[in-house]
Amino acid sequence: MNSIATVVAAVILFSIVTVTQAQTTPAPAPAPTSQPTETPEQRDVRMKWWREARFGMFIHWGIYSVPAGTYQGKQINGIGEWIMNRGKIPVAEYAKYAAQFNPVLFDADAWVRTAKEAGMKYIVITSKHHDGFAMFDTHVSDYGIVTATPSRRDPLRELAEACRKHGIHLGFYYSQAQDWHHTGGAGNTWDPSHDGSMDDYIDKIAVPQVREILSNYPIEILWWDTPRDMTKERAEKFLPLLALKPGIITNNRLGAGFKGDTETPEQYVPPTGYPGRDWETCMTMNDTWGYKSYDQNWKSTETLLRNLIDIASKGGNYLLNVGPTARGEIPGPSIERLGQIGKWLKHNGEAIYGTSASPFKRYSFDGRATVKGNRLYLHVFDWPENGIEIVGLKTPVKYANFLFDGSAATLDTGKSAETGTATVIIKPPANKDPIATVVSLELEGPPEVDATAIAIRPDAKGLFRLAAGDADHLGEKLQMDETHHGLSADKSDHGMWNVTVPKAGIYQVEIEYGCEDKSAGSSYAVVAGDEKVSGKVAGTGGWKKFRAQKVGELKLGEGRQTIRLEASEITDRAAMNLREIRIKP
Ligand code: FHN
Repeated sequence: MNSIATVVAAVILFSIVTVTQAQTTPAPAPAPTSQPTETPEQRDVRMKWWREARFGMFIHWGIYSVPAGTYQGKQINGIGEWIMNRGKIPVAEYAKYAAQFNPVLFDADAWVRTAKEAGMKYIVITSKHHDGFAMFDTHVSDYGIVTATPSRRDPLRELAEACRKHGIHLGFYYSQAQDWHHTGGAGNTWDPSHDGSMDDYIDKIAVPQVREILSNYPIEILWWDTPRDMTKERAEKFLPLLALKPGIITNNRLGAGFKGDTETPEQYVPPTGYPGRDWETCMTMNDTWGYKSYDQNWKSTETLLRNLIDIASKGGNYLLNVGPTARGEIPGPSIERLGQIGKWLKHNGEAIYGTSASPFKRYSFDGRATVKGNRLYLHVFDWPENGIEIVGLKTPVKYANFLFDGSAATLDTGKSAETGTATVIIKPPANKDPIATVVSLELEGPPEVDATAIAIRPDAKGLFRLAAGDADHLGEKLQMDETHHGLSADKSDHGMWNVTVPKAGIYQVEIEYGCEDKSAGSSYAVVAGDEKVSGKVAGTGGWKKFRAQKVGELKLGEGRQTIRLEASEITDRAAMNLREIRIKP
């Protein structure tokens, strides 16, 4: 699925009038922090390289690449690095794959060059995944690449050296809680020989190994994952170790409310990014992180590159995964796509690296925007014959040129048919890039935009998607919930979206939401002027289990309209947890 089109779980909780915000959205537990005394300025300095980087390579490499998705002659469902879990492979039997792991073709320098030529500025590699196998030289367990495989090499040391040589930043992924090999690690429910104390596992394996990687390797990122059963007490055991690497960047997956430095949406691009937080979308190129020999469901270069652009336009980083084989090769389709992305970035990287988020909430053209000082970069995906019209830009344009060849762009002025305000028209270049052509606009100052100037338009099939995260208004008592992009509203509040309807007529309305079964039964209405269509909220099995419901027909006039979602007769603390309303002719 093209993740640009993916709308993630955005949450609106229409709460009952007597319930306060604090009651509907429980206050997060105070977050332990690795940098308790850091000032915002010091944090900016620490995060600088990472924020400018925008594009990194995730590498999932381990002994799961030996079975490569097949166990006892059967293709095992799910992601490749989970084969031990999904195939319920006993610990002792899975461990035998180590003897077959001999990556004779592994060439750290070539991997780093592949990343560099793709325009990636950093690499994050699995030092230990949930299977418990250390891909670095560990003295804490004999279950690691140097002791348990015929190769006896330390690929992470080789990678660190190649990264240093090529100026690429390096980070390690470490599965601190889930460990299906070492007794007591979380997650192994199928092999009783693995039973043990999780506290012992934390003390004897995870903490000492994290100390090893922080002491022995020049890493700048520590990427925690799946904090299953991670209590505050357990999580806090890792915190003092971070002092071993001043400047280290950590993500938000240590557990127990530890926020770390970065949000980590996985396999999707959050509709509004995470304003005020650093964030990084991690994503596979096919459907697996660790190598699976038969997964050929590769995303196109167009999807991957437009994801990068979309993410940059929302102020985030893209950590794009490769899953090398047991012999040490990055799969050909990955290399091919990375090469194509790199070629684009060579000409257009200026519009990605070191940029900040777009000033536009929506676009009057098919594309995205990024900003650097007085420069506004427009990444145009598709060009209408007469050019693109920029609606809502208030800062005058001094000059515009195309990044791929530096040639000047032809500008014109127009008037927005909807709002009557002045617009800038940019004529298409002779050579359009089929994925994205970047126009660099030199402005008279930092871009200022009238965010309300552009209403939501239907897609090519005439469908309007009114996502919770894209609402123009969601009540007065609303507040972003970081985890779910959630919003809570007082009963008197409502959702509101401005839309531009190309043709008056009857439209079908569908709503997608989650609702706990016991909280079902509230009423809601989708309203456009005097027209209204109503429904009753059904239970979906949970606030975060989303289901679509047909609501009925709504008459819409042509031109700019306002669509409202109102809730009433609310049966519990909330009417629904809205994902989106869909309206189609
Ligand atoms: O379970 C893992 C999965 O195998 C993979 O490593 C991803 C990457 O973000 N993290 C976990 C799922 O969230």
